[in-house]
Amino acid sequence: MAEAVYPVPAAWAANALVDAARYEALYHRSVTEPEAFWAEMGQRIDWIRPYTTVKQTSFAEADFGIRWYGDGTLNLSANCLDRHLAVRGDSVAILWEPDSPTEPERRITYRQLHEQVCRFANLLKARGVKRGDRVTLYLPMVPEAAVAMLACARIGAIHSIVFAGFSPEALAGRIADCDSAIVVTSDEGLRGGKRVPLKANVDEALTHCSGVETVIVLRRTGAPVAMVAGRDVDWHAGVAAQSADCPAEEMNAEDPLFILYTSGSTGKPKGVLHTTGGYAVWASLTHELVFDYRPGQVYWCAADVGWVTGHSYVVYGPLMNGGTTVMFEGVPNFPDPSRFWQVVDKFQVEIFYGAPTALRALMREGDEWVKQTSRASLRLLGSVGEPINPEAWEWYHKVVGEGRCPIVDTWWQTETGGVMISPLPGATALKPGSATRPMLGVQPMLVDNDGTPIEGPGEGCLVIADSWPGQMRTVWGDHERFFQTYFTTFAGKYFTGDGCRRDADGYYWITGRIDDVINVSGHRMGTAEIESALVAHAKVAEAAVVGMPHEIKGQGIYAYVTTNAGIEPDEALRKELVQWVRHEIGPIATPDVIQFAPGLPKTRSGKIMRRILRKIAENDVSSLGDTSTLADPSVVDNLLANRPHLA
Ligand code: 6R9
Repeated sequence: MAEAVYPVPAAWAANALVDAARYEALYHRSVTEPEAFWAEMGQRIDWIRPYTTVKQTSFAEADFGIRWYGDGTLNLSANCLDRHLAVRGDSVAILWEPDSPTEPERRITYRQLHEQVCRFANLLKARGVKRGDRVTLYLPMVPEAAVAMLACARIGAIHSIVFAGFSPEALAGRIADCDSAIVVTSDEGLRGGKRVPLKANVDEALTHCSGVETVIVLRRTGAPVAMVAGRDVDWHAGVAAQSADCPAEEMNAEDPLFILYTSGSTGKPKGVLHTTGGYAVWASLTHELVFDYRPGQVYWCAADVGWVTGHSYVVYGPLMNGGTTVMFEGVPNFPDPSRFWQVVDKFQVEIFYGAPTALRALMREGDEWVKQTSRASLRLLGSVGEPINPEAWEWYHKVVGEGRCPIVDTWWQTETGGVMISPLPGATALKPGSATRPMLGVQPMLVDNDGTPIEGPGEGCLVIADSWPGQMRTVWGDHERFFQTYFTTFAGKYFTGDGCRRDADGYYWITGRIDDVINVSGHRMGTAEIESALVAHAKVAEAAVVGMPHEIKGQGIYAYVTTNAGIEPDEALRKELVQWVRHEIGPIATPDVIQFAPGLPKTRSGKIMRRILRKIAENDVSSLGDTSTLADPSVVDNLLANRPHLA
């Protein structure tokens, strides 16, 4: 069957910021004259001291370094707030939808947001936070999460957001890794009608790490929480005493803006560090072009601020562009599976950006939940976080968008700061399942396992040949790990960790991770992290974790566990281990399958052969490949004979 192609609708081609011809011309210029191109693009930001240098980057070991707009100075909170006050101070910056539809929404104008940010920034200063200090945010999806981010940016503090679904252990590890002396949280979070004990989690986390002197507690539900005298501060009481005037610090373009921990193929999560100037240019430019965004349009990115998508496309991108950004506290299926589309109608959302996992879950509930809403306001749909399967794409296009809305399938990573491969709605014909073409300035390349470039159509490892302004600058506290992780697999190129196919039209099709990272509901999980949580259990000798296909989550977690001698594995232990992992990392790491195994397939040098474990988890056992190099081939027979029944 011929591949489906959806041409750019005529009205989009005529009215969009960028049409096909303009994309080709801009793209050409961006890669042939990067210095001049990015010097011009940098003008979209308000600089305090203009830059005179633009691109100072090298991926080569000898002179490795990444600097953009290196001698410019700016403040990102001023770019999100102050610059808009004169023209649109009274327009709505944040439209907040609470977890429960019966609770009132909040509409916060740029002027109000500016005032709240200044007061909170002054509270941070009063608690001793200085330029360069790390501030950990562990908050639900409430406007105060954006307030806290922007307040950090205002005074030059580095925020590190920890997703509120992570466990106290995971939170403690992240607080300790970046030596954060302050944590901002709330009494509880609310998701799908359930309460999440955030303050209690912080209290528990702080028994595992030292150095935190202040905990600021936002009242969200009003539930009683323990307050430690001298350490814990009530948000509202704290800000009431503060002035609404807080000058924005003059930051260098390369001063850190935020740390965000993400999973890699080895070891503990890495603190991805983004800096100020290049990130500002990248997040605002990509937000404007990918969503064809104009101020006044109501735009909704349904991601949590605990993930990079929430950083760049709920908060920084839209606010730099003077937008109205919807923040949603809840979940797609509460109180029922029409919630997303009800909120679209309520706020007259024009642009909706969500994750395939949510779409697949909603698709399964049937079209009626969608059709009972109008959605007439929708003009554009977006997808992010994992490959979108063509069935889900078609459903999103036909049922949600009624065939009228282009879909921008945006491929990018925590490390890239913003969108790297994506259609532009006025420029790019769409193919369901393809992220299509590179963003301005992005030079994707496919290489084979030896690093030989693949020209024309083909499939290989996706690398990026040269730097772009929103690129991460280092791993917090471990610059060597940054270089080793991303620039040594294929010397001189940024290694994405993704596999990819390029078709005859030059369209990119991401095929998924090729390292030991799995993508569960759009959330990145390192298999090594789950393994180390499992082996930390007293009854576990060894564990190996791989991904398995999962209808809703994209990938599920399949764990092979060898128990200690004398421990008889049973159903009770299986349940205990599932709870243990949830406790060690958080509910997103819940194993879908645990298979007890007396031994794991290993090479004679002791390396676990994950290829075999993956095949078994994928139920693709007819092609296990060469098992002759195994130290003990009978291990595989045992694994095959004892596969748990998959529901
Ligand atoms: C933004 C974000 C990054 C990984 C990435 C890839 C997968 C993200 C995708 C996609 C196919 C897309 N991914 N978007 N795969 N098509 N449109 O998700 O960042 O959490 O760091 O995950 O997610 O595998 O390498 P992050």
